[in-house]
Amino acid sequence: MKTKAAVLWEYGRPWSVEEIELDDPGPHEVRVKLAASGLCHSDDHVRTGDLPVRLPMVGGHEGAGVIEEVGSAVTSVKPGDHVVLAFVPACGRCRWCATGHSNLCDLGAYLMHGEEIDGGFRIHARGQDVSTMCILGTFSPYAVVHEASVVKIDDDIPLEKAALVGCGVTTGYGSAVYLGETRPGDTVVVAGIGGIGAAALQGARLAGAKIIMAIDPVPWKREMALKLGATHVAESMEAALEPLTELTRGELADVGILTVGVAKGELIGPLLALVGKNGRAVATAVAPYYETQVSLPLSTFTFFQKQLRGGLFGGANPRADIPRLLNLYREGQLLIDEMITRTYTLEEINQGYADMLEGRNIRGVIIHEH
Ligand code: CXF
Ligand code: ZN
Repeated sequence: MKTKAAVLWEYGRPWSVEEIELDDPGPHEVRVKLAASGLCHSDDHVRTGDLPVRLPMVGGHEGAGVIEEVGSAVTSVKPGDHVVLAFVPACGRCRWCATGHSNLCDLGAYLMHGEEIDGGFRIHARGQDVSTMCILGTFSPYAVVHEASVVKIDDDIPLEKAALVGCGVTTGYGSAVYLGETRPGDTVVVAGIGGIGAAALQGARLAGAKIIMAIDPVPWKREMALKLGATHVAESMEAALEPLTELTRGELADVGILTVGVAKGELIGPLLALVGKNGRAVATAVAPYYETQVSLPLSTFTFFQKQLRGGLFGGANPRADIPRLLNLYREGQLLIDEMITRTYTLEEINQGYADMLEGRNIRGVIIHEH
């Protein structure tokens, strides 16, 4: 079929919204009519060249929609099913899926590979084969994806809200709950209040943290953080140290989560400085691919038995956690509506990313027109 998509042809250039040819689903694939796509910073990491991928590429990895057509071998979903597209597929069979670590599914090797899981390309434009971000490509009203990438959800959940659970909400929540291992009464610090940070604050709140400090230089984001679960705010990691010391009688944070737009090695030292004895520092934010140097005050790291953890998709299991989080949303415990600052048409995508980079959005969302 012919449809349209936001395509990246060259690093550093804006997204180009143009006509594409979308193939029918292969045996293990499905076509999804997408309702919405979140504007996650990771697509901008690709646009700037921080994350090298095969270009041209249709962006977008945070979407939800309705299954329109399924391939001949698909058994897990059917036309009419409502689904969230998970940015990491879950095969259900590999060692990681089988041991409750589906976020590390071996099919994740395809995230930055270029070709589809079953080989080849489903999108063509200007006579060329086109890759898809995270083997999804949600910056289009339609996507053909592998059945391992879709998670069925209940029909009553608004799809434009559910979209955020395909990356940001789950990643942030899991960073606090699974990777940070937040427990009732803990102190949690979240550095950077975008989509991931806003969800990390809520994960900390839902896990029963007592002190939740949100750090962001943008004043209205600090205000928003207080509505989502933060109990205290600070402008920077440096400015957070004194109030955090006082609030915790010098114990500092049990959990520190880095959720800034662009991670840098030099941010790890300041993050660890906010984490106390036996504390966990979680590096969730995406860094430029070739970033290798990290500042790490080694003596206190050792003497205070701190831990530094990386994290993909919040350490979550998409097939279990996406429905779980949407249940919390339905009950009013997980606030997703409040995370969506503004909606855009697909044609407005570059404005959406400019708003994100200027600190005007927690999450921008494209609402697809059909
Ligand atoms: C990223 C993680 C690194 C690969 C691209 C997607 N995750 C979510 O935004
Ligand atoms: Zn993302």
